[in-house]
Order: sequence, then structure tokens, then C-alpha cells
Amino acid sequence: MGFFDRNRKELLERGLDPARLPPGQYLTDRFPVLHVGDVPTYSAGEWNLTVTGLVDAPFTIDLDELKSMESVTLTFDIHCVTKWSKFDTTWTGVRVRDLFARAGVQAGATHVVEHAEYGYTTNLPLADITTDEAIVAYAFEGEDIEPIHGGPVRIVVPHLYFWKSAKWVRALELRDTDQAGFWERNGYHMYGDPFTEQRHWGD
Ligand SMILES: Nc1nc2c(c(=O)[nH]1)N[C@H]1C(S)=C(S)[C@@H](COP(=O)(O)O)O[C@H]1N2
Ligand SMILES: [Mo]
Repeated sequence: MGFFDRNRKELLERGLDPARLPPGQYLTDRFPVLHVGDVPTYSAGEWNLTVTGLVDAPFTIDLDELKSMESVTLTFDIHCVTKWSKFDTTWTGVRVRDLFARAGVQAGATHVVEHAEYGYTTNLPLADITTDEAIVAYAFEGEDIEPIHGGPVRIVVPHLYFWKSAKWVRALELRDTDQAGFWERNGYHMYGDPFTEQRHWGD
């Protein structure tokens, strides 16, 4: 029996529903760190987030303002395209759709590009970043998000591969076309559903 089969068997033994693990993935209890480039550091008050593009009223908010908005604390399974999954990760933040409501999404908007520090970008349909579960997160397991995991603020969109969840997010751009982000230009899937293994172009 190979590594992936053993891992799936272990899930059963631990009383976890193997249906939670997408095909081709293995479960880890660690929290791997994955990104291109450097980890940004921010001085107090330096980080902010802009909502822009096809909105009536673009705006920029800082961390204090974000934390003053209605927050949710939610627990998700996350799935990286490099094949690790982690179950029951708990995040606190503001629903992306609440930020979008403040900006006033224009009728033609269909897609979003997440812009992160140092030019990392990722794209997804508007409908996928405005679910109950899609958040702008500022806490992980009740603590500030560590810089290596995207702190002070990252996106979490748990139902897509984790590259769609930008760490160090700085802007959300509403668009009327689907524009490929960093990995999507480099061979990764435009949508990225882990349960149908949409890893690469053509999957
Ligand atoms: N800004 C930025 N966000 C990013 C990435 C990146 O390279 N830069 N990598 C993505 C990928 S591929 C994954 S799997 C997750 C990893 O998050 P973690 O390091 O907290 O596990 O961040 C995503 N967000
Ligand atoms: Mo990833």
C-alpha cells in the first residue's frame, strides 16, 4: 500500500470522514508554508486594503477599521495543489461580501482579482468570493496570523485550492472579465476545484 492509501486508511482509523479529503490529497497535521518571494513586514498602521474596480465607491480600510466590522469565526478544511490538506483550521475575519456591499458592486462585475504584496495575484469568480465562507482573515486559531501565513491579513476561500487564498492581501479588484493571476498564467487552473482536481490548464 502506497503513501496516499495509508494516509486515507489513517483517516478512517482516526474517525475522520475520508470524503473530506479530495482525490490526490493527503492529510497533514502540520501547517506547511507555501509562497513565492519574501515575507513582507509592516510597521504599525502601514497595512491597508483597497476595494476597487467595478464598484460605485472604491475605498481603502486599515486594520483597525477592518477589525471594527462584524466578524465571523469559521472552521474549514484547506487544500493545497501541492497535495497537502489540513482539516479544521479556524479563522476569524470579515466576510468579503460585506466589504463589497460597502463598495457597491456594479451590475457588470463577474470576477475578482486578489492583489497581494509584491505582485502576487489570483483570480476567481465573484460568486466564489462572496459565499458565507469567503473571508478577509486577520486571526488564525484565535491569534494574529503569523507573517509567514499571510499576516496581518489574508484571504481564505476554503472551497478552492489554497493558492486562491492570497496572503498579505492589499486589494480586491472587481472585473467584468476573468483575468489570470500569477499561478494561473503559469499553468494552474483558472477555477481550481480540489474535489474535481482542477490543478492545471486542461484539467
Ligand atoms: N501573496 C501570496 N499568497 C499566497 C501564495 C503566494 O505565493 N503569495 N501562495 C498560495 C499557496 S500556493 C498556498 S498553498 C497558500 C499557502 O498558505 P500557507 O503558507 O499559510 O500554508 O497561500 C497561497 N497564497
Ligand atoms: Mo498551494
